[in-house]
Amino acid sequence: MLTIYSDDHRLHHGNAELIDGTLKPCFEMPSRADMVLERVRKVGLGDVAGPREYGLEPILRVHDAGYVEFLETAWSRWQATGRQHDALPLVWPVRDLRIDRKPQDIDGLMGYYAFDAGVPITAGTWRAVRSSANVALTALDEMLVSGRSTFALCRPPGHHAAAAYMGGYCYLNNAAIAAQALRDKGAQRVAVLDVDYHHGNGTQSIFYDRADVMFVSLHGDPAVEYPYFLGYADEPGAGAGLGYNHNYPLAHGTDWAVYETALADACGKIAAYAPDAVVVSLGVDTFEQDPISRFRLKNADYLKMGEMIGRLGKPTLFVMEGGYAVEDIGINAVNVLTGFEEAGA
Ligand code: 6XA
Ligand code: ZN
Repeated sequence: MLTIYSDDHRLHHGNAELIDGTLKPCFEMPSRADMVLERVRKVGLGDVAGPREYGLEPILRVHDAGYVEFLETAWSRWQATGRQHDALPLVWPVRDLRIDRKPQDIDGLMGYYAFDAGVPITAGTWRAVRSSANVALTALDEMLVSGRSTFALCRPPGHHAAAAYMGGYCYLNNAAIAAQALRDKGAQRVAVLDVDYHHGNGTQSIFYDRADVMFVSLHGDPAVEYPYFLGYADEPGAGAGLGYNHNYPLAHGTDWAVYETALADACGKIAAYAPDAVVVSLGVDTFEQDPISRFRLKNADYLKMGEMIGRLGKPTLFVMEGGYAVEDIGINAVNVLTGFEEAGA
């Protein structure tokens, strides 16, 4: 399987995130992508190639223009206030606060365009997130040209980013940008399968009222897990999208036996939808040793996960999302891809 990867992910390296009531070094760190790439090479998964430049057009098919302009200019605006350390948001327009008035200064804008404090903006963030989107778009084009499934080794991840807000280490929604590009390049129906431990609230939000992109997600129950405010089972889609959104919230402690049952159901939904292609938001923070997650999947379970996805028999674009057990992230991500290939897809 071809992997698309760029060193530019290193341009995003936040110092700290707000977690457990304290500032800690960011779990979402460059070594994550390094470990996945190392494993891709070690097992001989296939060629590794760099991304092409796609410009802003495919990004603006999914994201709000004001939000994209904010991401592009946030660091220079922050720096212009005399600060050299990472920018983090600290106030949010919840409930009856004035979401209709867009603040004019960078501190206000950070809160306006974020839903949590897990999204540091650094000097290189914009270039890194652009590169991550280009990685997804290049892997998609390679999939379309070759007819073979591909792996977008994206970093930073994307599935929490909605049309006009960032959060949970995510800025641009790489999987959603790729799914929309698939539609724009002629696919009639696209299914996004999100196996990251956290609900892909951004992807769900982007496609919630559409029937042409089905969103299916298995994740920690939002009643007790981040992102808390989306990802329940009673979110079926709206309008034309009614019936095209499927959430599988799962309890803390979920192991492969429970996960497999949910994934089999999810794959059944996708098979019935008969998509032209599948985009997998591939997070491996479902791993038993993940430092911020509460599922109990083991290394070998990821092979079985890949096999189940492979049995759908669809051209599949794997887009890297979360996973913070850095020693094992490569093993687990590549096990999914190996299992997928072994299923003959
Ligand atoms: C809260 C946890 C963010 C989760 C990020 C993630 N700071 N999403 O892995 O998939
Ligand atoms: Zn996650």
